[in-house]
Amino acid sequence: MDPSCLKHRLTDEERQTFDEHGLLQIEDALSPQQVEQLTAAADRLHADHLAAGKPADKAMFYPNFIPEDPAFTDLVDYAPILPKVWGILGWNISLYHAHLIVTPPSGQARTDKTFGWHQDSGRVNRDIDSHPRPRLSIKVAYFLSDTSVEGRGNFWVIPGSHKHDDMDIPDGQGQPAGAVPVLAKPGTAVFFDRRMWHAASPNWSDVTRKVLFYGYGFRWIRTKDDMTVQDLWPTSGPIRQQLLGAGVNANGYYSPTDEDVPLRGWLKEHCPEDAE
Ligand SMILES: O=C(O)CCC(=O)C(=O)O
Repeated sequence: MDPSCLKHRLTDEERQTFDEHGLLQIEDALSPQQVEQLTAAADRLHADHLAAGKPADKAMFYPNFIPEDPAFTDLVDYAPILPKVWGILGWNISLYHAHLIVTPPSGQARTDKTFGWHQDSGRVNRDIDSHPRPRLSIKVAYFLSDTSVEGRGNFWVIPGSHKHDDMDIPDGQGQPAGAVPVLAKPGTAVFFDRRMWHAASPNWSDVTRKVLFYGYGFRWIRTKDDMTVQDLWPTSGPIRQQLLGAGVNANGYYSPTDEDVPLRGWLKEHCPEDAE
């Protein structure tokens, strides 16, 4: 990894924004050329999905997309973003979940039906008995299509809700207090805390929405989809291997040695304050 990535370390202001709101938006994280290349790869997967007979007006949720194209794989340790991920979570991290969502125009009239509000991680929110719930993981969402206006299947959030274990969610009509759409241009990366209450929304526009979600968590968290990213280890450098779940043995996910966490070794050399 090139040490020039250190210019993208999390700033104090970004840390404060993320801690307060559970959300951090980085515009132009991807170049127009990257957006074009990633969109072509996403479109290919979506075309295969439709060719397999899946409905054209329903969202495609596609987990384990990272091995499907080198452009997806390259974002795993993407220089403008990874330093902010370790700035939030530290160095004992890997990808625990990733999914591509393509949301075509629904063809439906706009309604105020309540969206599917949730915190990430399913049973974790019941099984761990603490308040507020622990952060544990974050996602980075790369927006490929233009959702800078509302109504385009936007990602909706309740900023600052990540310390709230419960949320007053309307029973069918309307959205919870404080809910807002994330307005994101193509190339924007949105970091969000898994605890922040969030929801997908219907696409009432005629613009297909395309977003890549990369979930990073502590290495001792189990993967949340049937990832086959281990197939990429032989062609990946040591830090990418760590992020793709490699480790020396089971104990090393809990008590890592230097061999388990090449990211830490790299930080010790290039940015000791982040290697703590
Ligand atoms: O598709 C969206 O906007 C929401 C995605 C989501 O809920 C998630 O990644 O947990």
